Amino acid sequence: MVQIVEGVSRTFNEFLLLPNRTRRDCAPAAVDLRSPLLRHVAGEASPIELRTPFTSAIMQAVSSPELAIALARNGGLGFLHHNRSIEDQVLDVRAVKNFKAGFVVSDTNVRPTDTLGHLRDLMQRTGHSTAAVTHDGSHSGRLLGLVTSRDFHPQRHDPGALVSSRMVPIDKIPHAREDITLSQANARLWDERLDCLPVLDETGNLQHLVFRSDYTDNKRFPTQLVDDNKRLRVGAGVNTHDYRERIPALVNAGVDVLCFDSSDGFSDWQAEALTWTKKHYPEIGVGGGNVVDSDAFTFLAEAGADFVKVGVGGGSICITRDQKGIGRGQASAVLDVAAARDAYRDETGQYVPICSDGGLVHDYHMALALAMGADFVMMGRYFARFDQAPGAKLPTRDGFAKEYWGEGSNRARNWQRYGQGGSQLIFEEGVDGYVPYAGDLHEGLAVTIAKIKATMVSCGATTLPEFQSTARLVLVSEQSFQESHATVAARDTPTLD
Ligand code: RVP
Repeated sequence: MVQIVEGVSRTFNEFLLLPNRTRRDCAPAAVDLRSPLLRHVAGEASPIELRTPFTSAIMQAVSSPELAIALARNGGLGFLHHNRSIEDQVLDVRAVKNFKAGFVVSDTNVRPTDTLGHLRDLMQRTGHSTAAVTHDGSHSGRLLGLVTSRDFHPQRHDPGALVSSRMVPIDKIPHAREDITLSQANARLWDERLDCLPVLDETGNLQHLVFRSDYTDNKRFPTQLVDDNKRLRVGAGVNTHDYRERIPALVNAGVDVLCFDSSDGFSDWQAEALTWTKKHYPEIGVGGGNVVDSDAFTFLAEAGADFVKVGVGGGSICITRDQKGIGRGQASAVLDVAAARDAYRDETGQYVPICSDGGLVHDYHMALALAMGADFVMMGRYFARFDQAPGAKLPTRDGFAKEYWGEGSNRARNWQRYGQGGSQLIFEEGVDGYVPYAGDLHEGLAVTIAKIKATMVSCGATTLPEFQSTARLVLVSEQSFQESHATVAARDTPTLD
């Protein structure tokens, strides 16, 4: 006889937080968003603590190295996706681990034999006006020269002419060796009145560019998430098919955290893969998921998961519920799994953090997820809107949009995540679409963080554990949900949600 689980499947939109008393010392500046990322002894510190409780979705359209760098600089963690070759994922891990503030990996690169028309198109795409000319057109080839907006104007110069006709050759460009520090590079930029200083290895291959404008950048990020060697931290998604080969390569490249990525993680395959990983790499944190109830949480925690991801079918691009009829409202799932996490802690003395993954549309949904017990959140749609996400930025009737597609869509065809039997995707579980463009991640996330801190202040909490233990939630009726929105027509301002 089928079992009907008690309780309605509820979403974040159905809840509001009641304000608690705000003490005098409870102000946004006092709010600390630190949160544990990995399993630890209850009452002790987690081996890795997020400085802000945000992680990026394990998706092609979301977690590029650029996005992972920007997120780690803001205290969160990017998870590089695994729906590609091991070598490509390893390169992305290296790109994040090798990031040095102020030292930029050149993204506008050409060969001397490319045309100026090609260079013009590339500059338009990247939005940058300094191009490196390397022997093979790559970001790490032998540097032959530079072309900047001072050397070349699309209207003035023949688009059919070669890059070599306008480039300033390397023997006329001041450059530096790899061991230069940022303050030494900055001194040279000012003393020699340079805009850009290329940094080369001993064989003349390009490593980085240092721009005058980037020097003060580092000071902007007091909550960077870094390892013991001050390198940014990065996570990587893995799957239950090729983990025996993929994980050693990722660990060798310096990855900080792994996460088994599956639309339904309540499976023997995932338990086996977690156990294997903990046996061979006990020092590396590894998460599991996704799950929506307490049994599945306990199953993965017992298999060795260092954190568990919650959410099936709630993602903005997800059609799993339509296609397979499985899933659970994200609020109910988080509440249930949080209770299981606390029960597991009381029983074993081990705290296994949980992550609310998917379905966070408004900033206040993040506050609700945290109040309901999530230690941190994972987001796709939210991050896909920013400049740093890999999707193309396209003009629309109302402004700009960014491409965003699900891992279960025909575009991604991530059969490793959507195990439908065999090594192919038989039916789609995700859509391929657009999200409103939201500009720079640093600016957008700063606003989100300000809102979450303001919510916590209204609820009288300055830390996430305090927020979780004192928050009071109410269910909203349809009428009161409508009352939540302005009933006066707003002036014409862009909406980003
Ligand atoms: P959202 O933030 O609502 O865009 O959801 C992102 C999450 O959706 C991912 O972290 C993943 O769990 C899930 N996802 C990714 N692809 C798909 C799909 O194609 N159905 N779903």
